[in-house]
Amino acid sequence: MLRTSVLRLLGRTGASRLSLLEDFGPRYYSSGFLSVGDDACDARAYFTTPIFYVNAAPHIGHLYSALLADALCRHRRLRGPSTAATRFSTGTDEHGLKIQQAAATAGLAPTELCDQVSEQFQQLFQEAGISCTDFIRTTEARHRVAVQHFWGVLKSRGLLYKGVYEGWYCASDECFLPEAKVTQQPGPSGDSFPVSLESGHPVSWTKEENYIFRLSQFREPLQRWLRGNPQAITPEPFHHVVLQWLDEELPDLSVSRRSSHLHWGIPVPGDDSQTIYVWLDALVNYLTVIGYPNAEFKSWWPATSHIIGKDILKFHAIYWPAFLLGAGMSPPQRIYVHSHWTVCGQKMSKSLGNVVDPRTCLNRYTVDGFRYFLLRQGVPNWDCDYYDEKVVKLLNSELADALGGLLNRCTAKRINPSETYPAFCTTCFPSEPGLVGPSVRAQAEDYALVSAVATLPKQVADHYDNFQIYKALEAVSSCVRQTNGFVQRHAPWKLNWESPVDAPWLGTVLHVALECLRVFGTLLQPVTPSLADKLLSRLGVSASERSLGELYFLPRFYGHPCPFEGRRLGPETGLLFPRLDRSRTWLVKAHRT
Ligand code: ME8
Repeated sequence: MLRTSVLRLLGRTGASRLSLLEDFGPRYYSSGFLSVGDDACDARAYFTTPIFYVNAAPHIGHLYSALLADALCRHRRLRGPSTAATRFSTGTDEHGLKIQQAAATAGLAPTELCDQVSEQFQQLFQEAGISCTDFIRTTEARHRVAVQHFWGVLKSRGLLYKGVYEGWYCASDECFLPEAKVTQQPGPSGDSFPVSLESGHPVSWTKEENYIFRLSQFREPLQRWLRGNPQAITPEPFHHVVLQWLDEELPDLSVSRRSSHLHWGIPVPGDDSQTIYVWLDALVNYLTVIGYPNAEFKSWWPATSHIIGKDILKFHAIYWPAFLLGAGMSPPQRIYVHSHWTVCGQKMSKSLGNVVDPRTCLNRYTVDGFRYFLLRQGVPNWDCDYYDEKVVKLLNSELADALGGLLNRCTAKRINPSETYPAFCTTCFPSEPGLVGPSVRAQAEDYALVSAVATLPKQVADHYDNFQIYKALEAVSSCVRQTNGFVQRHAPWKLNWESPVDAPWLGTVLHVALECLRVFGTLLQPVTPSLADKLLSRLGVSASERSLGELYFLPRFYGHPCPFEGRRLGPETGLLFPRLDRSRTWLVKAHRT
């Protein structure tokens, strides 16, 4: 009924009608509410970040990966009825030549370096509100058990053999490289040295007898897996790249190193002269966390979503699924890939001295502010450039002015003296658009706002499913702007509570704006948990009313009772988000040409 009347009201062209119908999806109007709490979310979900090398302190790129995983996991918890159904792991990757060499350079025992840097990652993630359920270190005893068991399974299935490996090895990237991926780089004194074409890191020639994994056998099974699961790797361009890699020859892979060369790692079971390749060691962390080799791991595998940077795609999308298939297990359900943060257009690196310290940023911009910035500006498909002015501008405009200003406008004592959620008047804002009458005050734009906010939770959920959290935040931000426009249009500060003509409409304007804010607060929880808590507490929304399943937007508009109507607002706790001072000395300034 409403769908036809909306069309009648707007009397638009065919094209506009179509998009309007899409906006007003039938599911929404059949129930009057849009709920994105769904049954599929009863199923278990296991999110992981990469485990990070401990050769250097964490930077904003590491934090970004953890935030993406955190937001995905928090969103899933909001959706599903049970928080027990999610698991979220992160951790540190502590073995291998890279760490062995970094410890030697620092004059530390490898365990000392690992303890120090792993602690820095744990502290950072705690400060940043990363809600992980597990933090794994590959030097833990439980991990050695899992890796050696996994090795034994591959061995028993005939997938490991001894052979001579001869070729280039890059210790920084911990990977083997074919001749075509190596180039000569001129050194400072005119000589040249070999480096990886992809990373620019130095490589060295190795010739050793190692254990080799029959990777070449898995080319077709991997192609079948990817072709049958077009969403396995998201965003799509990365899925495509992996299929292209698989068009080429897939050579067998050396999965151990001589212990005399690499002692800092897990020994090959039954052959102490060899140490297990650090990538095989590291990838198995995803199983260790869920209890492998005990049968309990089966309740979490393969309901797994790996969040990774594009630099480690090959390891996660080719080696790891091949190892898993070899061990008789399924590949992970989803691999979400993101691009990199650069700083003023340059790759972040210790040698360039442009590494951005995430803890300084969290202090400077607040935890919620910096979380919002990274997730709002980070676009998985492309590299994103960091500079401080960008953070200040975004946070001031979207969190301090738009969202904070909106909350202030609807809750300030001078406009809302009773400090309550006012009543919604169905005569002023009938659910049937286009009605005319002396008390009807709502205009076409107001119906457009209701439609936009009503469909927002579903839109946001779709963006999360597509790993486009930045788009989810863009959609919320656009609705915040629309709501500010609504308040501006009806200027409640010009209406009078004492007037029997104004009062019902004044209450309705505030009621609608508060309902919009309740939706925004609920949807922002995965990204800015404390700010969302502050907002929802100010609106008087209790902890049990904050899940997506409970999010019934503007129920009075659809003829249902509203539990918030007449409820006292929560206590005033100051500005939602304080404006940042532009005159501060910034960490990193944009290059101006
Ligand atoms: O590769 N921008 O560890 P790692 C965004 N231990 N994200 C970035 C980034 C940047 N500039 N730099 C790094 C390893 N990252 C292995 C992983 S997993 C079984 C083993 C993030 O310390 C991104 O997620 O080099 C990238 O994939 C990861 O850190 C690499 O971290």
